[in-house]
Amino acid sequence: MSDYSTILLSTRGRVGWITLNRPEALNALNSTLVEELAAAAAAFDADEEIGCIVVTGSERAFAAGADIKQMEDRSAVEMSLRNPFVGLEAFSRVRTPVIAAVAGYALGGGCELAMACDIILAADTARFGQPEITLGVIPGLGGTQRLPRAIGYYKAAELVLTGRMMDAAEAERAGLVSRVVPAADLFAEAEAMAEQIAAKSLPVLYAAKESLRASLETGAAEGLRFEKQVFTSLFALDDQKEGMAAFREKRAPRFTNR
Ligand code: CO8
Repeated sequence: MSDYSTILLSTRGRVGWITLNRPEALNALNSTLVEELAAAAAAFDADEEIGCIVVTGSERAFAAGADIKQMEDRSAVEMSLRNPFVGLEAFSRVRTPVIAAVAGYALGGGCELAMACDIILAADTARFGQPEITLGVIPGLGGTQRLPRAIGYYKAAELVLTGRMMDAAEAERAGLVSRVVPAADLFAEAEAMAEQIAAKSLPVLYAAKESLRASLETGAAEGLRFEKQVFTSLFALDDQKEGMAAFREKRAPRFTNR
C-alpha cells in the first residue's frame, strides 16, 4: 500500500481514507492516479474491517479533471486501446459505500469521480462543473449520464453545454451534494458520517448500495423487484435478527457481519 505515488492512504477505525495527492496539477487524474485509486479502493473493498471509504483531495482541489496534458496528443486509436476509463469504472463498482469529501475544484473527471461515489459532502469552497466543452470534448466518465440523473436534465445540460462551474451552495440546492460544511470541518464531518455508516452490518451495506445503484441502472419496475428480492434475502442474516432484537430490547445492535 505504501508504494503509491499519487494518493495517500490511511485507515481510522473501520474507515479507509484515500487522499488524492498531485498538488502540482490540482489532483488531475493521470493514468497512474486512476490506476492507484482503483487499486486502493479494491483493496479496501476486499477488507472486511473496512465499512466505508472516504475519497478526498486538498483544500484547493478535489480533482481538476482528467490530466489534459497527458491526453492532449493522443489519437482516438490510442484512447481506445489504452482504455483510460477502466480504472474509474472499476472504482464505481466497489461494494463498500464511498463518500467524496470535496473541497475546492471538482471539475470534469473530478466531478465525475465525485459522482462515482455514493455521497458527496462539500466544503463551502467546493466548485463543481463539467468544463470539457471548452476543451473541444465532452465528459467521458459519466458526466452526461450521472449529472442529469442527479440534478435533472435541464440544469445538467446547461452545465455541460456552457462549461460553467457551480458553487457548493448551488450544488446542494441542485441535489448533487448532500451537505455543505465549513471547509475547516470537512474532514471531521466526513469522518463522523463514515463512522456512522461503517458501524452498520457490512453485508447489509453492500445490499443497500447495490439496490441504490439499481435505481441508476434500471427502470423503476425492475428496480422495485430487485429491491424486494434483496430485502427478502436479508432475513437469512444473523445481523437482521440482531438488528431487530436490539430494537425490541432497546439497546444498540452488535453486528457481526454474518
Ligand atoms: N490537467 C492537467 N493539469 C492541470 C489540470 C488538468 N485537468 N488542471 C490544472 N492543472 C495544472 C495547471 O496546468 C497548472 O500547472 P502549471 O503550474 O504547471 O501550469 C496547475 O495545475 C495549477 O493550475 P492553474 O494554474 O490553472 O490554477 P488556477 O487556480 O489558475 O485555475 C482551474 C484552476 C480553474 C481549475 C484551472 O486549472 C482549470 O481550468 N483546469 C482545467 C479544468 C478542466 O478543464 N477539467 C476538465 C479536464 S477534461 C476531463 O476531465 C475529461 C474527463 C473524461 C476523460 C476520460 C479519460 C480519463
